[in-house]
Amino acid sequence: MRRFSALGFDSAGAAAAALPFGVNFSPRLTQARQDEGNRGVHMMQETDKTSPPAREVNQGVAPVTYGQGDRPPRGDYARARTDYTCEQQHDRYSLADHDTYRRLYVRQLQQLPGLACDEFISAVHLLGEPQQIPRFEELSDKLHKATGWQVVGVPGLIPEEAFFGLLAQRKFPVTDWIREPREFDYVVEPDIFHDLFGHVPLLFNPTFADYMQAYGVGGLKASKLDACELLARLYWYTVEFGLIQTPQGLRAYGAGLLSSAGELRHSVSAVGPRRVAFELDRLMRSRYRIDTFQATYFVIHNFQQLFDATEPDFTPVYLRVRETMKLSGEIEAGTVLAGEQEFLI
Ligand code: HBI
Ligand code: FE
Repeated sequence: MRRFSALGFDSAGAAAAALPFGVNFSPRLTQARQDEGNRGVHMMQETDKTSPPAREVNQGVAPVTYGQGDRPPRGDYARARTDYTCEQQHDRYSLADHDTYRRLYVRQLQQLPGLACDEFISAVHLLGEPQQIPRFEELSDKLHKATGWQVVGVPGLIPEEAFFGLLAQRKFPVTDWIREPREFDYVVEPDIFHDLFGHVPLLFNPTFADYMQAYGVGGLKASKLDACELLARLYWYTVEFGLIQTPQGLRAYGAGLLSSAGELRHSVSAVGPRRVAFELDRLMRSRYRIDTFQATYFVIHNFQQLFDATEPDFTPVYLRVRETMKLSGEIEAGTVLAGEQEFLI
């Protein structure tokens, strides 16, 4: 059994009920203890690194489980190819599934003005009419023409190396199942709504699209350097929960915010969370929350800044950050350092 130590995903659906807020906001939750986000995903079996690349015939892969829970993984990993991708099987969605998607979409869409960044708002309609769960093939055609990205189906969370490998090929893994109606406000693992609505619109933006690929390439390197935990923080605080400064004020670009019923407004306009400038070393020292709204958000000025930060080889960055953490420790979520500027809302 191999342990993947770096993911932000958590486990234990049961813990959700114990949250003070009643419903959840974050697309992926939660563990009884707060701020243990880096504990991660376990593989039930070691990934077979010697196996040949994806074959035509689905033959199944080892499922991925989460955190400490005994809950079986939710998706059907038996359908997945060796690279963890699988067919979408669009005709298997029920009317209730399509209806859930539409209701989630409508609710999120109406929240976007003044909270989501313009790049997201101008691209979200490219997902197509919300009456039906989008077909991955159709969406891929559009996306490929725009930025060379595709969306590929996956049964759920996949191991880091498989995840990074897909991003490096400009393939975004999208979970193929949708939450149950009773999970409308809160779902433990990312589902198709989070993955599509949250992530795909910005993949139409060329600079952001390049950043995502660079992240995948960096992830493959980080796996070899045992640095996935540090790199996962970058994903968490940018791709999932990032804010951007615009002339009109702060806006969200992170998918975890954009697909969340409650955290979108909270991140942009609530008093309480700390909002500090994106700075790579500082970010990598920062722990994060998996079971409640974030206590810290990192603010960028533009997507080029993200790409530029990800471009250099991270080997010296990891060394430096580890050294700093040895001397000064990690930074707890919600902490602002002496002399650090906060963004005002
Ligand atoms: N798998 N399906 C899926 N979606 C993710 O967002 C995802 C994953 N596996 C690993 C993973 N994310 C993390 O490693 C990201 O850091 C960094
Ligand atoms: Fe996500």
